[in-house]
Amino acid sequence: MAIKQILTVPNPVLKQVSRSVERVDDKTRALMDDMLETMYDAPGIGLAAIQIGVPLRIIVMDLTEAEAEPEPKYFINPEILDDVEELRLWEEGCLSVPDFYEEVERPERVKLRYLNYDGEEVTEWAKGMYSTCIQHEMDHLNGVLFIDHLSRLKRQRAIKKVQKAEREAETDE
Ligand code: GNR
Ligand code: NI
Repeated sequence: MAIKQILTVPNPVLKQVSRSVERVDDKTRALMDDMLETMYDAPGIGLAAIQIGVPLRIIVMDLTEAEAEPEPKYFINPEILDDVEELRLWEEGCLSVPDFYEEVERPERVKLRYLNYDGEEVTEWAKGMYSTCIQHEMDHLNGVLFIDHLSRLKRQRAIKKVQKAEREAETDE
């Protein structure tokens, strides 16, 4: 397993549309293991493959509390089959937009279909934080970031904040 570097805005790779996984094999699982280790190290509650520069439709997630037993979840080629009109407003963050947080409204429940770590098909409803997080991650697969749901002013402010922090980190070295 290995910790990979997480790409940050405005890296154009984050705008790529990821392609479907054709076969869930040991190579796919090795990538998911690296993604999970990278996510726990960050730390974050979800990670899409494109955030480490791999344009495949793969997501890892763990919504458990820091102290609790880890419960990693893996999503390959996820699809949203259905949703509800009821919306949930939640303050989101993103490892690709570090130290910037803003509220985003998304459907409170979504019906998912995906392949798990073993390549088995799963269909289930996600609600609450699970729903918010999987929609945030599935946006990444389509080259969309949570800041793309905000006004242009807020989005540009977020990108500038990340660039400034990275510039300052560089001169500190
Ligand atoms: O760690 C993360 N926290 C988070 C909080 C609210 C809504 C979504 C997220 S996902 C984010 C990790 C990340 O950037 N995944 O793409
Ligand atoms: Ni993100």
